[in-house]
Amino acid sequence: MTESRVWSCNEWDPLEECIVGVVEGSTVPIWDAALQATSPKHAEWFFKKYGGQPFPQDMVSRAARELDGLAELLVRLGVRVTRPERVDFSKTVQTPWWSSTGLYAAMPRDVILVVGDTIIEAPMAWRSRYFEAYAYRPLLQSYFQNGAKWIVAPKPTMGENFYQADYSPDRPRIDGEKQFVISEAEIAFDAADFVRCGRDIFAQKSNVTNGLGIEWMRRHVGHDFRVHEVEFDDEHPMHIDTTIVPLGPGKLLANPVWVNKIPEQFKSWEVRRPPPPVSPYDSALYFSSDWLTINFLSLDEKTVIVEEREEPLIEFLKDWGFDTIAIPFRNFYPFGGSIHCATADIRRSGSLRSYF
Ligand code: DAV
Repeated sequence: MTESRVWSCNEWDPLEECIVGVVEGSTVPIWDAALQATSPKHAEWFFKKYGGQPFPQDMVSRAARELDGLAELLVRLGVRVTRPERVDFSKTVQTPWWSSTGLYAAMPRDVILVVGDTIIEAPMAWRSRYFEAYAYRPLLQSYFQNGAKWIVAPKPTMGENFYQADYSPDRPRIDGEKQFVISEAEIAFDAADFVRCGRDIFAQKSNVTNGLGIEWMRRHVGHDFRVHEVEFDDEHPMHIDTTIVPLGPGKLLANPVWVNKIPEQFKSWEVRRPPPPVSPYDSALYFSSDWLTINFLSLDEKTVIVEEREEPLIEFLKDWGFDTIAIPFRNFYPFGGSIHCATADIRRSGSLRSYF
């Protein structure tokens, strides 16, 4: 065994190694209640037309070029890049409770969370994502063989009881309380509902992450970490990385629409609100809001990689003292994420610290 390369405690220490997703093999998920809970209303036609089939080839080719461009850029910048397997996700899988086609290995951030020296493989909450982590298994296997710690959270069966039969996206709150399409019957979370700030990890309940999932994380990361559950005003939440984006010690970017109350832990941090996303988009957003604009990647606490047409955001970040590297990434947006989603930290330098 050699020394483990896995080490990352926050979103901004100097990036040394990361996974960059792949889009080849991506399959449009079959329309169901879980998908309806978070997809924009205007996107329903897309899932109804293509559900269960590969994404249209021209979408895949355009996005693949941008992803490969990101991977090449990172390598030029001295970051070690690994990629998952290209899996054919159009194959149908069958469990004792249901059958489904798959999705993709485009968003490692959703599946893989590195906390300190440990890789945590998320259980996921969509049937189409049940076997997604397997695209990363050869990588995780080799990180393990090189000394990494690796744990897999218990997967929900995703049977009928797991979803709330009476959930409606038109009624996201009842008596002021947020409603979600998944129940608390079994543990579930996506890795992207967690954001790391050293010893403090922030998590939100969402349509893919439940209270049991957050509690599982709390117990497994142990006493070196504090897992804080936070709630925002996104009525259809899925993934926290277009809501709060910590940029460095004491610097938080907060979504101007969904973050009306800053979590108390950040009271001593400088909080700024980004300008609205550039619109209209020339690529359709099937899985997400247009706040993908702030789903960017920090190379270190001074430098961020952003989408090139987000000019107001670039100006805003420069104003705040950041160096920006702008790359084309719009053609990846229709798959539901931007540069942060398309990557997962494996190694950042720096030590485990408390910033609060
Ligand atoms: O803004 O719709 C997308 C997050 C992707 N991981 C949104 C959430």
